[in-house]
Amino acid sequence: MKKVLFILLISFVGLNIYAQKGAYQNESEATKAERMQWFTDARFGMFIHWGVYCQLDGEFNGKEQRDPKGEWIMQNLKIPIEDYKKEVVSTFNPTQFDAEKWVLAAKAAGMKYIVMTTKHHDGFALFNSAVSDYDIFDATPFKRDIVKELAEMCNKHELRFGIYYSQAQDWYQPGGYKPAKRWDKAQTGNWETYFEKIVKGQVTELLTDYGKISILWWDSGRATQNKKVADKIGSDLVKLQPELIVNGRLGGALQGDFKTYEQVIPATFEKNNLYNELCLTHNRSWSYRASDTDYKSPEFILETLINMASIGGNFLFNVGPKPNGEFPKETYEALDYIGNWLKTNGEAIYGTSKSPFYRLDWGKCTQKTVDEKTKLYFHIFDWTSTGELLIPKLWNKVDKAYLLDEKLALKTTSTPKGLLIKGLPKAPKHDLATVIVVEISEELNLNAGYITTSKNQSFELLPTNALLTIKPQFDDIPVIAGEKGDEYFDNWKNKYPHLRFKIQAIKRYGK
Ligand code: JFZ
Repeated sequence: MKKVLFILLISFVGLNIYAQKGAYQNESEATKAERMQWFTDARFGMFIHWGVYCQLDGEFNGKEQRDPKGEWIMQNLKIPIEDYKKEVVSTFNPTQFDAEKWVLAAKAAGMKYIVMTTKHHDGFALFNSAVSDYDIFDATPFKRDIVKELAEMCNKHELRFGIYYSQAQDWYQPGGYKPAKRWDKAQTGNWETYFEKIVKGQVTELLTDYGKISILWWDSGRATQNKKVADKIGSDLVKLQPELIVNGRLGGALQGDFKTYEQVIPATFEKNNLYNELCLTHNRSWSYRASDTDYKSPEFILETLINMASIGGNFLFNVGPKPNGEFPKETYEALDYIGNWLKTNGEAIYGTSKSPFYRLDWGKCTQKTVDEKTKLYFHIFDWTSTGELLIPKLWNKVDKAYLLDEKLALKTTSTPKGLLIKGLPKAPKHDLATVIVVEISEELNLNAGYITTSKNQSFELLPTNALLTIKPQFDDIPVIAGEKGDEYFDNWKNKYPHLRFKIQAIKRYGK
């Protein structure tokens, strides 16, 4: 009998190891979906890029920085480590820092998680690290553990807390930067030693001593110099917080839990990636730069949130706090605008999945299934003055339709072109997006395709049906021009010489 029991025990333990849950483990899709649920429900988070570099504004010792990213100034201007320590690190004293104020601002904006830089590429740690004294506690007059204070406030106000960590490039620690790119002899050292001592040491501290960490946001994966070392350490570290989710930037062979898009607003996500997040600066720099006043409008930020939810992804909106620890006023303006909209319309964002429509001319769609009913949320950007709105190619029987704001009931009629919604008020309920809900309790019946076939077997996809990937750092974001878009094709190179964008699915397929 004992022998049988022993074999059973071994097989169970064996299975258990293979079925171990967590990032980089062989968990089933269903187990992963469970672990990712809070993330996909959340849809909206705050990215915080903060560090000693925010005191500089693109200039150091008479040299000008060309790159808009303030957090890169040390590398861009090849600032010697000793100068950076003496003139930038030692002066950092954010006396107005108030973690609770930051967290309450994020919460009021409808954000469900915060990811903050704990160590960026300059190697400076915003937490009290035992493996290096190049940190806020030992090297500045501030002597407080910013990461700990923020983690505690996130926990208190029930926001998820994530840590950004630059593992693959560190301009301070010996061996932390690619040999070919080093500019200070103090950077000389062995990359594996750096990874073991600093990366493994500090991420272990962060995943052990800072309470529940929900996201590990690796960065600069493309610079990882020894993928085997990165994989081994990455896989070991995540076991410290089994519920943790990680992005795909460790840089080894290990794919993370979600793909990160940065600064480029995708029109769609890759089919095989279920979990995606766009991170976007508010102006042009991740960190605060006093002279960078090129802030995106609150309307554009809200539209981007709706846009990302409509293609089934998350939006991590970046904040760059000032040297004194306060958010810029433009940040509060955007957070207030978005928070007010979400107070009424959050149901159309949180816990939703991507639109079943290929494209809608007048706005976006999100959806969720509640008690076996499909709820379609139509976010109308271009309000109709006729009191009617056609939902193209939707031919389902509708249980009910209503304006999400005030739940005003709407009439609907099925037409050969789709579902006609009638009785809309003359004015929209919001200056950017008014939401109409259509509830359906049968399988969705819509032909979302926009590719029309013709007699000679050629296919045609018109420019007006194009999906546009945009880089919002550039001022004029082109709308697909007109019906045929000829003016678009004819001179788009002349009209937008500085604008680089990729147009997906605008091709005319020949025979
Ligand atoms: C990185 C950082 O260099 C930057 O400062 C900021 O923290 C951002 C969120 O992440 O920037 C990147 C990282 C990866 C790519 C481009 C910029 N990439 O893969 O093209």
